[in-house]
Amino acid sequence: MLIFDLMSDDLYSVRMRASRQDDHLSGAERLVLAERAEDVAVQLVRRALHHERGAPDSVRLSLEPVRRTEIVRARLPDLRTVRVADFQQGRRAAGKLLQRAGVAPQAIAAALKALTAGAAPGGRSMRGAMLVDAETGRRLEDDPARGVRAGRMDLSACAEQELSVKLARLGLDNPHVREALVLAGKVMAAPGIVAELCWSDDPSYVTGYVAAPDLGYVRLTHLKPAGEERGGRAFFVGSQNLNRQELTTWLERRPVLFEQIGELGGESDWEEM
Ligand code: WAQ
Ligand code: MG
Repeated sequence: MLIFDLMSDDLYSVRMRASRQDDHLSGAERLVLAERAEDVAVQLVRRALHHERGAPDSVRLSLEPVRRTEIVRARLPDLRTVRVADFQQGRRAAGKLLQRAGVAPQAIAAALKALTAGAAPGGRSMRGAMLVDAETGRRLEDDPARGVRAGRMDLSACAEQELSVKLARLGLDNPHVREALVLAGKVMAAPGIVAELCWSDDPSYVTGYVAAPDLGYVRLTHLKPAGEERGGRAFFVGSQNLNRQELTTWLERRPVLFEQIGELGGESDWEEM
């Protein structure tokens, strides 16, 4: 039975999530032309099976058709890199940037504390992001182990090509950067978002970022010590007129395709800023 009449330019949301004994190991969210869905699905399964966090005992893959007419088209945030001496300085710098973006000091402190301790129950990494009230620091997500998972976002084929070429000139053309930039781009476009803070749960990947509509995507070369497995994301939200359900649905379900890239800036030293 044909329940979804796919047009040649319709898309698939392809999602992967790998875990071991309920511990989150890796995940990915793509939005690709129907003709690429199979290849991308294979890539994601491969990633799940060969991840530095170890072998999974469960890999879930989901493919869902998305109609082209539902898609929001957008431009990626500008990117720049700030060099910091170590993760302590990186976290102080992140705090300053978040404050500049309008996040209250107590909310910054609460998010840093939760990410440092492992934001999921038992001090583990969450599968998704915390939703943090940008004024009070109160956590707003329904499930503190899952959080909110932004999904259904990607680059158009042209934008992907252009981004790869330009990131390569900066020595930054890797999946961590590309995927985090796209994720942050979707999060920045969401209604009610003030800023985002992120560092990876992959033990060897120590660079993280702060993103905000007016700041763009600001990479900080150290936000955690090497070997640290606790990572995560905080989406800071304004409490004025916040419809949490609407925001969550937007982040998880609204398809966003980046057809334009932003400016890609170079490195500067935090000390000199
Ligand atoms: N939605 C919400 N939260 C997510 C998502 C998602 N789609 N994917 C991952 N997370 C959360 C989850 O808690 C993970 O444990 C955490 O983020 C880290 O995910 O410019 O690699 O995929 O050099 O390990 C940032 C810097 C890299 C990139 C981030 O994150 C750069 C990274 P990871
Ligand atoms: Mg990871």
